[in-house]
Amino acid sequence: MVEMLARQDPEIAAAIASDVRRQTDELNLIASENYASSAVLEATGSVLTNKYAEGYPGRRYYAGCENADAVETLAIDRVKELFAVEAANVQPHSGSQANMAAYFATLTPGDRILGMQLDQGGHLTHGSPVNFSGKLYEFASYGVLREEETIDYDAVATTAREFKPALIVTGATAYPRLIDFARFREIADEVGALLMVDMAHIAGLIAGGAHPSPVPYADVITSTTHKTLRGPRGAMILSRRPLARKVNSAVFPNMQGGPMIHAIAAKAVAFGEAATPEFRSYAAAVVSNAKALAGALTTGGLRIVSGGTDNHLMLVDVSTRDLTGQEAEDALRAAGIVANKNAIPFDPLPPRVTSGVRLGTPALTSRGMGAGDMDTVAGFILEAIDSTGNDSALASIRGRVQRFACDFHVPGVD
Ligand code: DSN
Repeated sequence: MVEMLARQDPEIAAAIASDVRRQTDELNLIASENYASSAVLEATGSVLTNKYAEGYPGRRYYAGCENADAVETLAIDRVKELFAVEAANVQPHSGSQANMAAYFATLTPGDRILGMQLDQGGHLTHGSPVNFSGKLYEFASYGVLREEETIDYDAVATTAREFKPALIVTGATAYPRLIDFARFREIADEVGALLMVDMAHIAGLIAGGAHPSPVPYADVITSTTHKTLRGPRGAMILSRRPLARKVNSAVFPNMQGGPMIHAIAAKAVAFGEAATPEFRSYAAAVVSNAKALAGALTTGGLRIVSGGTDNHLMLVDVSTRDLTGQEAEDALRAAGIVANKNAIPFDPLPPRVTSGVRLGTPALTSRGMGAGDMDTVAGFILEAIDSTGNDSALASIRGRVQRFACDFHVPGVD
């Protein structure tokens, strides 16, 4: 297959080969990325990409959908069992589309939503004015406590009482602590709101028993499938049975056309993998690695937002080293460590600069690294941050990073 691509389109083949080397040589600490297994990649690259299958299993608008039906039914059944939910839609192409469909299923444009502030850990689709969510719905937001840097649940309750949202959204892209879903349910019940949980970042931890599940509390749950869950790029919506018809029609025909059956096949494979004892160990290791990395960075003198982590990620405040998030991201990259700048709570700097870096352990853990290796990774990070602006020092770290990284196999790469 790869040989065929190299012959027919050497430019694209070269870019793919170059990314295989990049993914192998560098340490990936982007908290939302991971490595899919060979089986997931094989399903993603299968002939199922050729098939149109608008509709749902047994109710398609095209002939020849018997295999698409089998694949989508398996994906739905597996994800329902994995998360112990009543209903699932596995067709959303992305997390943003899953969130859009969840809003369409539960609200009318103009309705009120209470979501987490983007610069305190939320997501664009949780009400940013530059996103469809902030344009179609009226949003109020909640954030974290200034001292503790953990969700201010009392403020969530007060704002909910005043604002009277139809829906409360929780879930985050840059929040390192456990989320108290029971408390959110209590607040939603008090004000008569529905509760939506966007569990994209932590879905794999929940599947593997390393984070409490939102399922007993949420009316609707959205998630991507490619982060801690280690599936293909894509998304899904889980719900209680009474909401299932609305969710299905919000996805198709309201928002999407033909589902990507090849991606749904790969989602089914990933759901199968996530149900194994090996995946439970993986999820536990992601969290223990994050704790080990945060501990080693703290020992090295860096300030970790909220003092540590309970999940797969941490936010490092690099302002204490007189650096911006952008400068730290650039120094890390020059040293062969991939991470992203990220706002920290109450960040005085704009989103393209920031005072922080977000670090996550899902990808390194997929390569088989353990808590002991996190000391080595922390050493590289500390050295790179302290070498900002010193190109030769960063190049020397890069060489050592590459030699270290190459000892760990990248899943999906021969
Ligand atoms: N882009 C994702 C992240 O990095 O967290 C969120 O959608």
